[in-house]
Amino acid sequence: MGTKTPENEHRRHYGDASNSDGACHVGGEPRGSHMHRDGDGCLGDAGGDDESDGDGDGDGDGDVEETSLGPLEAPSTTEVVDAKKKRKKNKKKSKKKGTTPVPVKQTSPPRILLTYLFPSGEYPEGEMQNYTKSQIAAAEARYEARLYYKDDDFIQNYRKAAEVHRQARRWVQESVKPGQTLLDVAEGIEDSVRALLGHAGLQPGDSLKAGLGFPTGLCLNHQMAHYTPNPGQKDVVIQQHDVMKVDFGVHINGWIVDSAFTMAFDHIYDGLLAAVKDATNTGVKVTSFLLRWTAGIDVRISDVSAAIQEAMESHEVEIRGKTFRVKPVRNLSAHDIKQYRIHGGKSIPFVKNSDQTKMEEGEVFAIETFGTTGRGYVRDDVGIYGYGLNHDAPLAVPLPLASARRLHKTIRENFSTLVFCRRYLDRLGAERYLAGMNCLVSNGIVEPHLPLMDIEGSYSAQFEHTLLLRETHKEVFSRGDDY
Ligand SMILES: [Co+2]
Repeated sequence: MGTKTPENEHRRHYGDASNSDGACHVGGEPRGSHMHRDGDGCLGDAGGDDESDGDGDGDGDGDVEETSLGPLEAPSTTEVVDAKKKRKKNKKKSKKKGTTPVPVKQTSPPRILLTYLFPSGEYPEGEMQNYTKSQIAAAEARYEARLYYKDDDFIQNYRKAAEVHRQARRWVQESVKPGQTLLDVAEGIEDSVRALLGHAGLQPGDSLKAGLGFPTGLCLNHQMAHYTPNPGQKDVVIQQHDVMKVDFGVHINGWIVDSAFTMAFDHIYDGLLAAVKDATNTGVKVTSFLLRWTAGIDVRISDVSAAIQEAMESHEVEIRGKTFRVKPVRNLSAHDIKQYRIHGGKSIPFVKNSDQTKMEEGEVFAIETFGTTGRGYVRDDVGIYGYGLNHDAPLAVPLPLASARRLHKTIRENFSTLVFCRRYLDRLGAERYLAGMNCLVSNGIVEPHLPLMDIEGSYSAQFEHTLLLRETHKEVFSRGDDY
C-alpha cells in the first residue's frame, strides 16, 4: 500500500535532526562557551584541578624555569629526575626514590614533550557531556520495543503471512484475464487470504487475529494507488490493453506483509514493468542499518531514495511508438510498518531528499516504488478507497449519533487501526453507516483514504516488498520467484 508523502516532509526531517538531540550540539556551540560555564577553562576532572597542575610537588615555586630548553633539546629522563631529586633533598626529606620521571610544567613557548608532562600516559579527559535521561530512555525504549522481532513466533508468523501472499497472488497471475471485473479479482484475493489463514473474520475480533492488512488495491493505467471496488459501483471490466497494479496485505497479529506487483496482458508494457521492478529491487538492496559492531555504512533514508531514483530514471521505455523516461512518483513513498499500522511514521520517497533519518535494527519496511509515463505527481481521484481509525484519536469520544457510536465499536472490534473498505463493513452486516462514518471523520476519529491518480492517458507500475532488518541480515519476507 502506498503512502502519500506529506507536503512538509523534508522540513519536518530537518527539524528532527536539529532539535531532537539536545546534548549533541557541540557543533553549534560557540567555541569555548563551555569554558565560560566551567569558570576556569578546565577540561573535565583530570588535569584541570590544582592537584595535578603538572608540577607534581605542589610547592608552587615556579621551578619550571630551571628546565627551560631549546626547541630540539629535550632532557633525558634521568636528567629531569636528577634535578628534581636534588631540589627535593634540600627542602624536605625525599619522599621516595623512584625511577619514574616526575612531570614538569610546560614552558612558554611550549617545547617539552608531552610524554614528560604525562609520564603515566594518561592525558586530560575531554569534556564529558552526559546524554540526557530522556535521550537514553528513548533509545532504550525504541530498542526494547522492537525486541519482539527476535521472537521465533514473530518470524514464523511473518513468513506464514508472506506464503499466504505468494499463494494468493499466484492465483491472480495464473487466472486473471481481460473480461473479468475488478470486483471478481478483489474478492478472489480476499477470499483466498481469509481461507488460507483460517480466519473468516465474521466474528468480532477474528479479523484482528489474522486477515487482510488493508483493502485490496487494483489500479488500472493512470490510476496509481488506493483504488478498490466499492459496493453498488458500476463494474470495471479488465481490458486487454490495461496495465494493472495489484496491491494487497496479509496480516497475522497485526503484522502486515505489504506487497504489490503489476501485471499486463500486452507486452508493450514490459519495459515499464522492468523499470519499476528494478527500482524496487534497488531500494530493497540498499535498505540497511548500521551494524552495531562493525564500521559499516550508515544507511539513511536519503541514500535509499537517491538509489531508487537513479535506477528508475535509467530506464527509457517505448509504448505505442512513443518514448518515455520512466518517472518516479514524487509524492508517494515507501514506509515502515508497525503492529496494526501500515505506515509506521518513516517515509522513503522515490526522489532525492536530505532526510537523514536512519533505519534501525528490528524495523519492518515496505519498500515500494511507483513509476509512470505521466507527470510523476499524484492527485486525489473521485470516490473513496477506505477508512482507518486515527492512531491518536481517544477511544472514548462523546458522539452525537447512535449510528456513529455503533460504527465506532464495529471498527474497533474488527479492524482496530487497520485500514478497511466499505465492502469489509458490508460483509459484517453493517448497514446505513454512511452518516455515522461522516460523523467519525468530522470528529477526527476516522481518517478517509482517497484514490490517487496521475494524468489520464499515462501508464504506471508498482512493485513492493516487505522486509525485516534483522541483526546480521535483512529478510525479504514477500520475495517469490515471480518478483
Ligand atoms: Co505499502
